[in-house]
Amino acid sequence: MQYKGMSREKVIESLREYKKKDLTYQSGRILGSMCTCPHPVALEAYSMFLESNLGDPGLFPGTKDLEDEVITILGDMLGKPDVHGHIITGGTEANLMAVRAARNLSEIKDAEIIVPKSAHFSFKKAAEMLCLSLKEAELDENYRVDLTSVEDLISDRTVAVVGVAGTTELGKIDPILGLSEICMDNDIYLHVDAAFGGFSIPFLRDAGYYLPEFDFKIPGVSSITIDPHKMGLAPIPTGGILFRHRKYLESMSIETPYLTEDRQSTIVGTRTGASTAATWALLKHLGRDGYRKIATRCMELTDFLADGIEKAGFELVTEPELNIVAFHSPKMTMDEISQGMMDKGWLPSVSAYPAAIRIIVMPHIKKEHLLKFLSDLTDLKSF
Ligand code: 0PR
Repeated sequence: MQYKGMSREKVIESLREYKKKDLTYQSGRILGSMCTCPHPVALEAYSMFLESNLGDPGLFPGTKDLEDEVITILGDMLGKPDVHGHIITGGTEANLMAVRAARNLSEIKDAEIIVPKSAHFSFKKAAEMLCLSLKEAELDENYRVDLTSVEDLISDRTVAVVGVAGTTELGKIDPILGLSEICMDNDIYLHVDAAFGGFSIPFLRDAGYYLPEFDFKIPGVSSITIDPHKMGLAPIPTGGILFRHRKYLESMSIETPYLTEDRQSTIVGTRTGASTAATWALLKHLGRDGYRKIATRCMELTDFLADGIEKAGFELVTEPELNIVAFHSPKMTMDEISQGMMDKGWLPSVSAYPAAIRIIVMPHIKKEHLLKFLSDLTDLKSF
C-alpha cells in the first residue's frame, strides 16, 4: 500500500478508467446474465441505507421493520403472507440456508439431497459445505425433472428434494405439484429454487400466461428461494429465502451473546440493510401491475427473438417457457457460432446441457439490440 493517500479527484478518475473496461447493461451486449440495470428508485433507497446493518437489528429497528414487511409481501406474492425469512446476498446463500434447515431438522446420518440435473451449481456448494451427498435426478424430454427418477432416488437417507421454478440454463419450471406429492408421501422437505422465476411467474400468470403453480399454495413446499437482484430489478446483492414455518429458521439459529438480537439464522453476520430498503422501494413503487408489465415485455421480446432465430436458420432447443432462448445449429458447431458472434462483439453464453447458445431476455434488452443480434446471426449463417 502506498504511504501517502491520493486526492479524491485522482481516485475517482482512476476508478473511471477501470469502469470503462466493464460492459454495461445499457449497451445491450450483456445477453447471458440474470442481473440487470437496477431500477432508479431502488438505487435511491439503497443509498439511503448504506450504513444499516441487519446483523445487529436492534440498532436499526426501522430497517428490521422494512425486512419484515418485505418478507410478508414476498410471501403474499408466493401464496402465504405469514412466511419467515430474510433478505440475503443471493440465490446461493438462499439455497444453502434451505438445505441447511432441512439437514438440521432431520436426525439422519450420512444424509442425501436430490436435485434435478438442471439445478444451479449452488447446490453442489451446499452439499459440500454441509457434508451431504448429492443425487441428480434425470430430466424429461422438455428438460423438466422426471418424477419417476426422483422417486427412484429417494432412500431413507434423503433429507431434501429440490425443484426449480425457472432453471438457470433454459428457464424451465419443474412439476412442483408432483414433487410435493412425492415429498408429502415420504415426509421429505421440498425446497423450490425460484431465484430466477419468482419475480416473473406470478406476474405472467396475472397476464394470462399458462404457467404452473410452484409456490406455497402447494402444501408440500417447505421453502422458496426468490432473488430480487434477478427479475426483481434490485441492486446486487439481494436474495431472498422464505420458509413455511419458523422452526426451519430456528433449526439453524446460533446464539449471538453481545448483539441486540439473541440468535441469528443467517450465514452472513454483518448484513446490509440497503438491499432490503431497495426491495421494499421496488415492491411499493412498481406494485403487481408494474412487475406484470416488465415480465410481459420480456416475454414478448423473447418470442420475437425465438422467431427471428428460427427464421435465421437456427434451431431452438426447446420452446421458451420463461424469458430464456436457447438455440443451436444443425450445420455449425457451438464453437463456430460462439466464435463468430464474439468476432462481431457479442459475448454469447453457452449452456452445457444441452449444448446451446443461451440468451436471457432481461429488462435491459431492447428490440433494437435483438435486431442487431439477429442481423449478425443471419450474416454468420451465410458464411
Ligand atoms: N438458482 C438459480 C436458478 C440460478 O439461476 C442462480 C444464478 C442461483 C440460484 C444462484 O444465485 P446467485 O448467483 O445470486 O447466488 N444464476 C445465474 C448463473 O449462475 C447467475 C448469473 C448472473 C450468472 C449474472 C451470470 C451473470 O452474468 O448462471
